[in-house]
Amino acid sequence: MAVPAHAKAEFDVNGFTVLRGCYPAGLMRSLRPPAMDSASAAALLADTELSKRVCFAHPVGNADASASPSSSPSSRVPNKLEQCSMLPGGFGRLWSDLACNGGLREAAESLLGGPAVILKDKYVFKQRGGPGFTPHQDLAYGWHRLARRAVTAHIAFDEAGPGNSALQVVRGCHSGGLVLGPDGPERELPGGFVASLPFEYVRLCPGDVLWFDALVPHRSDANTSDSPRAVYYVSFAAVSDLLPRLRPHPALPAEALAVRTEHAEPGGDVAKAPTGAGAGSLEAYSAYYDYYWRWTGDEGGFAADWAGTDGSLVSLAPVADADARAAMAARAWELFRAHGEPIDLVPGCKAPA
Ligand SMILES: O=C(O)CCC(=O)C(=O)O
Repeated sequence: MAVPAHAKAEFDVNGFTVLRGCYPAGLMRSLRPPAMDSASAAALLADTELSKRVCFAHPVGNADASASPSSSPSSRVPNKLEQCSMLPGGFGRLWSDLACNGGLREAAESLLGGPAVILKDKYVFKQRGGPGFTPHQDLAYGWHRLARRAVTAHIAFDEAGPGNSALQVVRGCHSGGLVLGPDGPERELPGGFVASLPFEYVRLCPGDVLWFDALVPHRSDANTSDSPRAVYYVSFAAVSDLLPRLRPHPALPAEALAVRTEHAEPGGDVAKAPTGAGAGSLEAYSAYYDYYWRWTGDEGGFAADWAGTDGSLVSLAPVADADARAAMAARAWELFRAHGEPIDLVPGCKAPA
């Protein structure tokens, strides 16, 4: 998927760009996973392996609640599925036909200015009552343990606008690093910082792709309309800014980086079947989900000991002090290269008042 020069320029300045009509509406209709009616939701949630590993749910009728381990499966509706490579049926086709078709990675590489590998994928589908997402920078939610730079393709299945909880982003706010509250990363953006941000809705049509930098603050409302809003997200990390142990070996032939085009069976290991066109090496993707599933825990709650300011984080300096931030980020990067593992340089890093 080629990224026109004007879109790349816009991405560099704003942190995001919209590529209109990347996928024909007919293709989007054929790739759309079946709607989650209560019977299919119940079937998914009844599968102990899948419900434990891939399903986020919220209590019916409570649009503001996030994952709640205490709700019984029968009272929960999935609205976000992670790691589609291991999902059956229509969800697996998102992985095989979109994430792995090579075009997305090509676009990610032009936006990142060099080789990229897949880091994460998820399907977010909000019917009436689907919850909002609080303001955050994606990089702060575990990605920073593996990568310093990443971009995400937000592929629209539906028309999206303010009425049905379209994504809201902040323009030109992606070059200041991570903004951390007193509790560190993997927490919400600090309220004082968020209050100053001019969020704007991104209006999309089916087949449009919104590309955004992993540092762009974004959020969404609960969907209070009768118009569903479904999105497939695929995120790529820049190889040059990846933990060294996760970088593909430069001598590997291109085919070795390719991943299979057919989805794995539930519980299967996609990394063992490297055939098909490429989303790039799966090392980073596997490492990310190894972490992610431990962090989110068996019950969908977040494990405190896998979050926050532990010693394995790559942290950036506070956004307020540009010189200090640049110096510390440079030093962090130097140590990061030397040690090949994340280093916590800025413990207790605080957001600007
Ligand atoms: O699609 C949405 O409503 C927001 C999803 C999001 O920001 C996330 O999953 O990190």
